[in-house]
Amino acid sequence: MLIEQIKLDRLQMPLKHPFETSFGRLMKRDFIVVSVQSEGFIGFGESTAFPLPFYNEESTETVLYILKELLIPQVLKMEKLKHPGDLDPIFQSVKGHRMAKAALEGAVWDLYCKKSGISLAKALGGTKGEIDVGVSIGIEPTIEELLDRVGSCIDHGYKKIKVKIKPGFDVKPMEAIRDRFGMDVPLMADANSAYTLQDIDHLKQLDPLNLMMIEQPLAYDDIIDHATLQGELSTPICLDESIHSVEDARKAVEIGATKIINIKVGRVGGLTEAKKIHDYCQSMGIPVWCGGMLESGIGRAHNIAISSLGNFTIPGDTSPSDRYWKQDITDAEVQFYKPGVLKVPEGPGIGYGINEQAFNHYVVHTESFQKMKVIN
Ligand code: OSB
Ligand code: MG
Repeated sequence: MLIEQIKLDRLQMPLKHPFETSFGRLMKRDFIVVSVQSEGFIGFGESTAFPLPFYNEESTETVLYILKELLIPQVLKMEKLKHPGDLDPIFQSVKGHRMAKAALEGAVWDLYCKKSGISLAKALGGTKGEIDVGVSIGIEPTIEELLDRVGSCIDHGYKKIKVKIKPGFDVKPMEAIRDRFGMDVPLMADANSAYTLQDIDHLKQLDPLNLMMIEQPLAYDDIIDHATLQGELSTPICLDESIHSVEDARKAVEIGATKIINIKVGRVGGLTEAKKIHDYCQSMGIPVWCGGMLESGIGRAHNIAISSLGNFTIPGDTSPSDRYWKQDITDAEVQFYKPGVLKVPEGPGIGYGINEQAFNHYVVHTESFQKMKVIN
């Protein structure tokens, strides 16, 4: 396939409900959609970076910069691109900036699948026709409000309840959830790197609560201290921020820093790397699940496709669109087909089209890049 045009749209979508984590409060999503065009087909990818580098080092602006200055010019120069894996040499030349790479790679995967007439899930080696999903609940102003949210999510049938914690809002709210809803609710906590090894005794108070796991308790760039912490905790540790590649996954698993891995396609640089991490974890008996970054329908569709692989045995964070958006930008919104269950689309590519009207409503900036035509 010869990529003729690449378009970058910056969108701003207000969240229905502010989302608070240990690193800050988000009121809207400000992100980039990459569209790649070839012979009448268009593939779509979404950047998961936030406007400011509070989750990891990337931001909406760094994604734009890396795409415009480095990745897009090189892709438009390529003579042939048979498979998304052919992007690898270009990606290897740029260190880091995995969310920028993932947004472009995702669009190329969608295009490749649409041209081949196969679903993205099939192309990645997915085997499941439906996936179980959970929900991620942000930090609420009071424990009572948190309990209301947890109750409503249990009623909606979510298969896993994840709650954000931070110092000062951790043991008490988790205990309150257990007291109110019992020990059988599949419950976990996500700290987004808010603690240090000095907090070992404090975090040990979570052990009696029988949580499925605690996600990223320590620094966003740490692996080693997590192994020390896991030696002291009975609650399994799940790494999110610390894992950028299959090599990181290998190191973390080998030293006992993680028993479960949260795979986010953006954080690891795309679907190809996400699949490698999945395959490695499968071979090591480490279960994985698909994390979320408050994506629009485009990113959600990519998440559903990767979640169809066999070792995604724990429900992921891909909730239906209407939990986040008044109106999503895909033509069909992501919806439960049974409580807590999404169907994996069988149509070509990501299996969701674009709702142009909604899309255009949220766009704040657009830029297009064309293949240079050589005229003699
Ligand atoms: O750590 O998983 C995280 C949202 C923003 C930043 C980081 C995280 C999250 C979530 C939300 O947990 C998951 C979702 O998209 O619903
Ligand atoms: Mg997380």
